[in-house]
Amino acid sequence: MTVLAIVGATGAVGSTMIEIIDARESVPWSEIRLVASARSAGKVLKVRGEDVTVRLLEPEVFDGVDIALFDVPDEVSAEWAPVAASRGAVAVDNSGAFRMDPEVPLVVPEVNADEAANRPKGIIANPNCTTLSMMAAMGALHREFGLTALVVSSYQAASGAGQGGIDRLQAELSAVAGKDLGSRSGDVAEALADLPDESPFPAPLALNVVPWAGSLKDGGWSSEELKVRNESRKILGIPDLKVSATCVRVPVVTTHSLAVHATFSREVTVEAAHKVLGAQPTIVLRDDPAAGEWPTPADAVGGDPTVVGRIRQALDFPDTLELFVCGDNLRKGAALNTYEIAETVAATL
Ligand code: 2RA
Repeated sequence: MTVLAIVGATGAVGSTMIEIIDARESVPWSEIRLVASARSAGKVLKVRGEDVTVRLLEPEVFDGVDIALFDVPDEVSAEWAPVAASRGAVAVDNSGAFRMDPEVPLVVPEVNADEAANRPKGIIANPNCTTLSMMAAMGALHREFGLTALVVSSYQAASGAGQGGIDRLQAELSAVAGKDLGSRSGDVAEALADLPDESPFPAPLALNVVPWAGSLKDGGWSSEELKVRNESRKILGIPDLKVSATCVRVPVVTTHSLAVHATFSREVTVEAAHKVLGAQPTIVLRDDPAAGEWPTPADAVGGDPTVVGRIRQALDFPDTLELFVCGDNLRKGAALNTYEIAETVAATL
């Protein structure tokens, strides 16, 4: 009898979580409890064909729960994940509240599943979706060739900013559709003048790219760029890994892409990288430029695997590969990895 709770069940990631659970052939749960704030409590959602009434987030809702998944903002997780843990549940948290806490493991099951057992606070953290999108590939290559440095540029989808990000991109796309825009400075912004001033993005996203995600940190870095650095080091277990990231928002609804420049301690050929990546069950290789085969977010979206391609040996950098990676930020980047952590823990209970 293993009871699962999903906190934030009605949000963008929570809804994807329910889709993932519905698609599983079997699940180890005797009960799936849906939990949300007062705004959504009382709603009825279908889970594996059964109506489930969403319960209010309150301490008693965790009684009898074995594993509680949190898909809520940082401040909600910071308050409530410890409550769930204090009531006996293992909290698996998809927010940024605990990721860099030394007493909280940061887990990607393909890379460091063993870490899930070492959880002194009863909390396990799920990485940020941008970091996660490359971790299956980087973990596999690191095991074989010893990763020493990563230089990363991200191409992040609007849904990384939640349902509000999707809604905003769609409204902007409607506002610019069919218009002759993009050849005069400011013309896209003018076309959006009738939309609400408030946007999750600091500049127009339709017909544009925005070199910003997250909040401003020291030295001009964005919080998102620092997450890529700090979380990659923690997940891969390489405290001194050299990492430099530039995070960019692009007008894609869902699926983050990353251009990765990865340096290893041993020589690595494209053929060797193909062999290693091709053997990973959660990676799909699409790497045949002559046939027009490469990863794109439009192909990767809605799927579980990380799609990897454009693998090249860097011409002027020995022991370095260039590659392009696409991962659905709501699935492997959030709900799927969180759920896979829950499955990993459930197997040990
Ligand atoms: C973003 N990675 O894409 C963030 C969300 N966690 O905005």
